Amino acid sequence: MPAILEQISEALIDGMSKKVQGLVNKAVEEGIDPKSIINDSLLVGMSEVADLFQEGEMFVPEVLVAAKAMNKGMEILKPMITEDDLEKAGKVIMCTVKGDLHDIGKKLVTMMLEGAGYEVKDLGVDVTPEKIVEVSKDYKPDIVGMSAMLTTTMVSMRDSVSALEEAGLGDTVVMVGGAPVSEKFANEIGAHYAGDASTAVKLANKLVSK
Ligand code: B12
Repeated sequence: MPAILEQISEALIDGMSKKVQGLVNKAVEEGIDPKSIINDSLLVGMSEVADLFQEGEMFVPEVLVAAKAMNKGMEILKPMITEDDLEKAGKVIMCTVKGDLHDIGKKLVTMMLEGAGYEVKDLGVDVTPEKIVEVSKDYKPDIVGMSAMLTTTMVSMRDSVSALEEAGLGDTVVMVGGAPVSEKFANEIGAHYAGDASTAVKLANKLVSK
């Protein structure tokens, strides 16, 4: 593992956006695969941030600063992991469901899907079932991806699946994820589950090839 990837993780944890940007640019110049920079440094750093937050070693403002540093790194990498896509693998709507403002995981899944050749419409956070239905009618996605990080917002996933059914879009393929979500819950609401961004891509590939 190149040392620079570890340095990026450390700078991210320290919330040093400029340093993250500089190191990410340097890693790219050194020829490190942008996907590896995401998986082996940015993701590793953010997961460490999550652990530190849970252990009470880091607090909300620091987490936000770290998330911002991560986004700054991603801004550099995003065009690079999408530019080699010649043919679109499929169309995906991604969102964080109603009541939920967590978007780091959703952004990662979006980026990884784009990197794998998908055209992704990211509806942002706090997205209502009505909005999902409205955009689905228009955009006709192969997959609707929903993210939730709060136990209390998982119910919005169920509501969104119901809303799609009620709107006559019951055959929409739905993919769900986020820390409190499980395979069991996904099955219960008639959706598919993946536990992380890389698995989400594999799942999407499986779902669109059906
Ligand atoms: C960062 C963070 C925040 C940031 C969010 C910044 C942002 N822009 O996203 C801020 C500070 C704003 C925040 C706010 C809150 N948070 Co918060 N937050 C976190 C934290 C520390 C990390 C989450 C994160 O980004 N993880 C890193 C990413 C990469 O992981 P991920 O989201 O799980 O995503 C991966 C997978 O789950 C999967 N995935 C995700 N989405 C999808 C979607 C699909 C379709 C698929 C297939 C896969 C997939 O792939 C991703 C990449 O591998 C977690 C703690 C934790 N351990 O997770 C708490 C946590 C989620 N937060 C929590 C809480 C309680 C809150 C607040 C209510 C706090 C408060 N009292 O105000 C608010 C809620 C605001 C709201 N309405 O949403 C709790 C939730 C508890 C629960 N079970 O309900 C947690 C677990 C912390 C805790 N232990 O208490 N939070």
